[in-house]
Amino acid sequence: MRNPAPKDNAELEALEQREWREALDYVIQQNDRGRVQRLLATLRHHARISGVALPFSAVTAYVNSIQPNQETPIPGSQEIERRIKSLIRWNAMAMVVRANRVSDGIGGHISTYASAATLYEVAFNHFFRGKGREGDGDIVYFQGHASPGIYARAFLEGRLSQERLENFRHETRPAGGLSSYPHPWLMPDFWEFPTVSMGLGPIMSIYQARFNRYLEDRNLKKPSTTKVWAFLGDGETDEPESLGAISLAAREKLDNLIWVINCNLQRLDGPVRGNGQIVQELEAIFRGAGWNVIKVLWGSDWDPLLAKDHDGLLAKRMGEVVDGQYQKYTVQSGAYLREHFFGADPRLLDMVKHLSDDQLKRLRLGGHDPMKVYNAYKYAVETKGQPTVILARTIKGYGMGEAGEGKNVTHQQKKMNEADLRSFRTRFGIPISDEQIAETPFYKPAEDSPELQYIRERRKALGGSVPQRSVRVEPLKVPLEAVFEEFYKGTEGRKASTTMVFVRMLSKLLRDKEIGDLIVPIVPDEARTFGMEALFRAVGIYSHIGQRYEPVDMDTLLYYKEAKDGQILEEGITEAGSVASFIAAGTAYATHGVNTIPFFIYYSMFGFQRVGDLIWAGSDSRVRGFLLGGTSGRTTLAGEGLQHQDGNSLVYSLCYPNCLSYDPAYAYELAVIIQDGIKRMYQDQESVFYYLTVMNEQYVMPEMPPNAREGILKGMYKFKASPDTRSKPRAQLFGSGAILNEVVAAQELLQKYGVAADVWSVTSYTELYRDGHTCERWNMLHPAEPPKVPYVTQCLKDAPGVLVAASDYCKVLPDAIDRWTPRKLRTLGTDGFGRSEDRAALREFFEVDARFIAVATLSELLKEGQVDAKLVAQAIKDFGINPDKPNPAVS
Ligand SMILES: Cc1ncc(C[n+]2csc(CCOP(=O)(O)OP(=O)(O)O)c2C)c(N)n1
Ligand SMILES: [Mg+2]
Repeated sequence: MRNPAPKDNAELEALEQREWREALDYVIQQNDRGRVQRLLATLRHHARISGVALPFSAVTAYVNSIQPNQETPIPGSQEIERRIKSLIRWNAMAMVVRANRVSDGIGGHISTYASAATLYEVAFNHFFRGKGREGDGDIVYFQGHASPGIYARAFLEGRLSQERLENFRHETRPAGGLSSYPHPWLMPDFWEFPTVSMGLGPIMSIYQARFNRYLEDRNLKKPSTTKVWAFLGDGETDEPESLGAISLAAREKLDNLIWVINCNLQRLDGPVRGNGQIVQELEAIFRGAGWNVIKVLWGSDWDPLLAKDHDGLLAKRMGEVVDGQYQKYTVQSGAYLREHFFGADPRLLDMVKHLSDDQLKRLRLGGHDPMKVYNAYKYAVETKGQPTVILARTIKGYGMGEAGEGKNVTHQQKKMNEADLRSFRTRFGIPISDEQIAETPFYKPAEDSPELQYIRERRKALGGSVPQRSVRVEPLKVPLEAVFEEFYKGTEGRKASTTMVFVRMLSKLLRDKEIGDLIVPIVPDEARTFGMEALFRAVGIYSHIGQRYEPVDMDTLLYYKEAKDGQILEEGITEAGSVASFIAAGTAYATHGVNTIPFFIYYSMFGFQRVGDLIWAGSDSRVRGFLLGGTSGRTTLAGEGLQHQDGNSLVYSLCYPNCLSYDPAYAYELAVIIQDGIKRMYQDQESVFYYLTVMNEQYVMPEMPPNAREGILKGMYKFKASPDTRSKPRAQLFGSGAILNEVVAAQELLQKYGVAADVWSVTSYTELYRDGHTCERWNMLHPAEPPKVPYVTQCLKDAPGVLVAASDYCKVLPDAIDRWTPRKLRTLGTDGFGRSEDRAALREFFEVDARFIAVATLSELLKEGQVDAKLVAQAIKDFGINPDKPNPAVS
């Protein structure tokens, strides 16, 4: 039937709209998506070349990405799953409430899990695969603050006792507690990945997914269908680390990666985007980066309304309400929703006139609807060639009612009064009586109840419990003498830097028949800085798609070679991403049962100082491997100035309990440390990792003195005794790294002033410090037994004279051992901001060169009355030192 002639412009437009929609409907009905897409693309192009600029939009409408007619039903029993979820909700809440009753302020979070319960439970019942099936199962980064829910599920699964639940956040109790958040260090059989410092879980998950590919592409592991899941909060996406690496995931086509962002629109203080829409903002960012974005905004209750929304009025209204207002709807009545949301247009009011206020209030959001969540996960798991992010709308504190549902204070709500507990109980149908409610008991149905049978059956079918950390790797056999032997001989008169030595060692390790394949060199766009470019060609740079271009330097020996089986992880300029790779590779012994040995070398100032929290997460993860702080030392890196020159990192690294730090000066020291490190981590399977500083100053490397090995590892050994054993004024000089050479030079200078000094190489103040405290603590607790003597005290037992240490790091580093030296230690170090200068000028500026070491020694001898002031003043004059020069520590 022909339409009657239009009366005015508005009517004409309405008619056009209808005709075009009908025409499009016709094409849609042909069931060929490609045809629809091509048609629209042609129209878009046609409009553009006809001069009509189309506004750019990175977002789709504020509705679900999956349409009801694309959904498949959820297998299993929804009724039982709902009951299980309710029990978990209750126990998770009870865990926090009970812990705070016993000790007020112990903390914990109810509202995060309360909002995410459906997101987790659908995954637990249908998707997360345990390690018992083919492959290794899935890898899951749980949102840290949701941990009570994960524990509560483990309780129902029979993995955690009631006593351990009672001890949530009471980890020191004899029966063992439960850590506040996911900490593999504290619960090594349970948690795999620490996530609670927000932003770290997301970035680690991306590099984990990429590392899974790396292992498969390099044939270190069989191809698997493992998925990496990361659950994060919408507020968490404000952390730069959260979104900082998403383009890598798309570029590498990581379809083994699924993110679930719980968009409850709230963070700790209030709304994430009160005046905006976090879902739309994230959609634009992720789509722009090339991710597959699935929005799960509205529950099935909304489907009939949206089905009637032919003019898109409802979708338009949904898209114009800001998050702060949506939060308001959560805490208000159905009548309020009718008036303020639907009331914006009489046609919308008409749409819901058949629903009571109560029914309006109960319209569920997508993230609380298992059907919607199931379909989103299914679609995500089946997606090829792209990572997927699911943006699921939920309510923070769901089910907490007056106690906090949707309220701004909900994040920190740890208490529930009796009335709140009662309504929570009733809402979720927990069989706990009014008399018992005040006690808030945990509830676990009988072992043979349908709920527990179902939960066990589902996990069995999916390959066992999640999370579960287990170390299934065979220890390596690493004699490796052949690799390290040459370094014990020194450089035979040739100059070299410790970085050059390290690179040579790494090249040899890469060629080693036993462990070569397991070495994972990681570098953030600094390979040339460290002289590693020869490795590009030798072992290749990893690229999942190989090399699709002819490199400009193809005709040279050392061309830039990318390859599918390339071994180097050339991360580009991202220390955060590189550490994330380091953690993935250094925990593969547990995650994948593969002993990969990462060597991550970087500008030392951009390590602990810049990405220290990620390294801390690595410590917690029980990471193994070597961090190499390249171009380290405040005066050894010449020219680079304040931002680059590192006198800090060894001070920071001292605080990482399972990190062994060394500041080696010579090739043999480095060889001894790395060889022993590989043995401890990969043969003895110790959960430690190493931080080694390496420098670019070149000097002749001597041969290893006899019997030095033990001292190198323990932290100090006598490197060069004074030839003069009869002189009266004596001194013991300590040096490390490149400053050791200054100390050796000072030894010679001091001879001219009649002082005989012995030189010690202190490879690790950290190890000496730890050993000192360990002995002292033991002695305190065992007063009646012969006291243990710290290693540094043993070394210096018969060493005469004053003690002077010089370091290229802050003075607090050598100061750390002062307590166990037989006499007070005078320390020289590099406190203060670096300068752009050459080495000699820098060492003068920071007062750590041979002359200052000699003056400091004479000054100490003056205090002892062994030399007189005139001699010290003479030395200052001889050395041309300006006694009134500015203090480098504060200038
Ligand atoms: C790096 C870091 N900064 C701050 C915190 C403290 N903190 C814990 S949870 C939280 C709010 C979380 O909001 P969101 O990410 O939206 O998670 P939700 O609980 O809403 O799911 C904050 C600020 C933290 N854990 N880590
Ligand atoms: Mg949130």
